[in-house]
Amino acid sequence: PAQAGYIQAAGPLGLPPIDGTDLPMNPVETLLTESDNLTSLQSYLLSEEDKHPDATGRFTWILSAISLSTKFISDKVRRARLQDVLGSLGSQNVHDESQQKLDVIADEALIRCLRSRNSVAIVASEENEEPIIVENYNQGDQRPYVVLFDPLDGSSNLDTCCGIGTIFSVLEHDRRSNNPKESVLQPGYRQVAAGYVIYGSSTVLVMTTGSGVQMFVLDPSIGAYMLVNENVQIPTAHKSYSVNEAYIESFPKSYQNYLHYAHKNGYSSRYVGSMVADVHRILVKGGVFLYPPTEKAPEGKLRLLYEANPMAMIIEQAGGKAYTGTQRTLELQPTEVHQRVSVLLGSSDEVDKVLSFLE
Ligand code: P6P
Repeated sequence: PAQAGYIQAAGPLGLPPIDGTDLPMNPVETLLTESDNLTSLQSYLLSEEDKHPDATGRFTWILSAISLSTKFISDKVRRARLQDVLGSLGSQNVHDESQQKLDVIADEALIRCLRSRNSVAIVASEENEEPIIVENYNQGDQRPYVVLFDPLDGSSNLDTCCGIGTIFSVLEHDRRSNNPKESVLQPGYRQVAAGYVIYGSSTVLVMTTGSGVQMFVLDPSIGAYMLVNENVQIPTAHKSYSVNEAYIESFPKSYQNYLHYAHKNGYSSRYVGSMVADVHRILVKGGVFLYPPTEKAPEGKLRLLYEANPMAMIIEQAGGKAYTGTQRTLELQPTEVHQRVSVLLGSSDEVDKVLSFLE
């Protein structure tokens, strides 16, 4: 018999009653097919939140801000040629790099959405020299999180329609530091969430909160990120590497030796020059992504806090490995916000192969 308060809901679609008693589904009347995906990012996050009785919803609120702002950015990227948002601003960012109009639009969208969340204490971005202390910062423990991001990684590829993306990292705010800005200088293993959105042939959000990697695709017809893979696993045994070989002469000899080995052993090479696009391909197909030290960038080119760390968390949670040369990326203690590192990440077997040359 149905439990008190429940009703037999075997309605016209032959759905099982609320109390879960299995009723035969009547194929004639079942109008929804298996391919009708009804798990959105929001429903996934709320169902995950339900699993943690002590959850306050503030963490979910942050991820919803990233969802909203990246949908806005995706729309701007796809309409870039139709609206006057292509090209550079004619200004330099804090790293003396030419600033694209969309870099600033993406940065402002993320900051505006995150600032409106009462759980964010500090925001740090590639486009801003200093971390931003969110107003009302002193609301005690009401603001337990720090969010770092690269708003539009690879934006120089925008007008060539290559995949570009937003990379994000979430830390718990460390109130022990006298200077609140030091709260962003935490090693990558302290991240509570990380991920990226790639604006490619489709808009795909890949994230982790430390329990595996989930992949969502933006369905523009309903404006929602829909779950397509709840436990992404990076493939192994895929002989493919991704590196800018134009710099091979300035790589350390050990990296050159690996590449010469790969040239002689049937490897394929793929390189877009947009970290999100290159790493997403590695996550989906396997292989290894490298940005070694060069004469021009002896520490490496990519940023530790909002590029290497979030990507390292994603890759490790998907069963892969991520190093800055011979050290595990997530164990590196940051010393400055825009610190650069060399990057070696991908399938564990292929990363081990590269490490065997480095050691
Ligand atoms: P290079 C894009 O400018 C970026 O920051 C990353 O997205 C990308 O992986 C890297 O730089 C490409 O650098 O020196 O190969 O052009």
